[in-house]
Amino acid sequence: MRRVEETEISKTIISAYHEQLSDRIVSDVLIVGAGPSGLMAAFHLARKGYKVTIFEKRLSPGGGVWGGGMAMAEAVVQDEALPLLDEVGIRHQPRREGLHTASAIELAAGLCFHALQAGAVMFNLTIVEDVCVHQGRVAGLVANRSLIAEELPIDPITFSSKAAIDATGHEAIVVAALRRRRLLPTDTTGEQFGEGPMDASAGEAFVVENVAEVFPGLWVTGMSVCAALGGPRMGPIFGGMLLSGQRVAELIAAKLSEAD
Ligand code: 48F
Repeated sequence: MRRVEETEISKTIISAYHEQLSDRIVSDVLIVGAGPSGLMAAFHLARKGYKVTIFEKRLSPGGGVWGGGMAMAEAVVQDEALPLLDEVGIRHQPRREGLHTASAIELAAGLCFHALQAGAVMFNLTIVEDVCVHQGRVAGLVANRSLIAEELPIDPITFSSKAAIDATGHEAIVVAALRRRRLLPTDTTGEQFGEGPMDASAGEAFVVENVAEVFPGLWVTGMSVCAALGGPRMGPIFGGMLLSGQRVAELIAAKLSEAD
């Protein structure tokens, strides 16, 4: 192999990263959270040709998938979600009464791979901490480097889009940012709505049926739906998350194509 200068390697990293960062200051759709729902939404929207940018606060995307249930890396999915697994080539095996398993590791890696191959761009170690609201609608997101945001008083930067998706799971952080500003309602006691106790079956249905634009320009998918609207917590089962991601992608695509 020919000799390479360390400085050239550094310059290559810096220019490739910043080219992409600069290109993604404006996107069609911004997705916060690279769990199963956010990644499935990214895959479907990017495949339709939308410019999709994902922010993930951790080093590793995949959210709650990697650990299956209690760190047993098997992802349980229902019959209804099998076509979504087939679409991205993730193998699965029938187990019992309409339940199937896929390797949680294959699922997490496969969802990431296909979302990016479809054209989505992901910035990991990037934490979304706030929203931009212009003329009554979410016009963008405010983000920082994860470790900086936690440790140092350094300002974030902003990204804009036509639609944003809160796919941050239990935290529903974008919804929470709007609630802090009283831009979204809390319940009658002034408390924020939050997830109810676990009811796997009801929770799975809830996250698919209640995918919605909760504030102009802001959509919720996955566990964020329960956190935003007060649905039940679900168990370690992933079909609902995948279907919820597909559904938000369909609804956003319909809305954006109406607007064009
Ligand atoms: O939690 P997560 O996997 O959300 P999901 O797509 O799926 C939920 C299931 O994994 C599981 C379950 C099974 O049924 O209930 O919990 O709804 O993924 C959320 C992702 O968002 C990231 C977080 O690190 C995780 O990867 N995230 C959270 N807050 C932020 C964030 C933030 N402020 N900025 C960027 N990423």
